[in-house]
Amino acid sequence: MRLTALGVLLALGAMACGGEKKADQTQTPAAQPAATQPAGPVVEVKMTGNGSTQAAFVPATLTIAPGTTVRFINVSGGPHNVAFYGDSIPAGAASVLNAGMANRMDNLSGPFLTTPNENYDVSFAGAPTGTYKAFCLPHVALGMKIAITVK
Ligand SMILES: [Cu+2]
Repeated sequence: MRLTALGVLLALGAMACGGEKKADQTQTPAAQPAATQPAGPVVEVKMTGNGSTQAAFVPATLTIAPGTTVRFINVSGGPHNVAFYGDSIPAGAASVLNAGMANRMDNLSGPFLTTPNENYDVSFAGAPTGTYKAFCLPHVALGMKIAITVK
């Protein structure tokens, strides 16, 4: 008796799960990290590309004020990410930059953005002045690179 009841519950559960999955795909925008509004200025960089357009950061070079947050937006052609070259950032910048990058995959390397309009903030709060060079891991071979100057 008990086993039978359990079997029914499991069957119902399986059906319910099947239904929920479909609902998730249609209505849930990818899990967004809790949005905390940066304290300083925010500058947006688009991540673009698809079959006919070359993968790129737009703009590919920019100058920001100290304390700026750079918001990378996955516009098209993802997945994209932003990964800084450890040898092409100012001396002493790595630890500050790592602290300003949530959910890193690796040293100086942000997570893959897979959903359109998903974005990722890199905080340059406390980062030394100078030029920070970075690339997109999936598209580095296609020349998807960026240079950010803190000045
Ligand atoms: Cu990319």
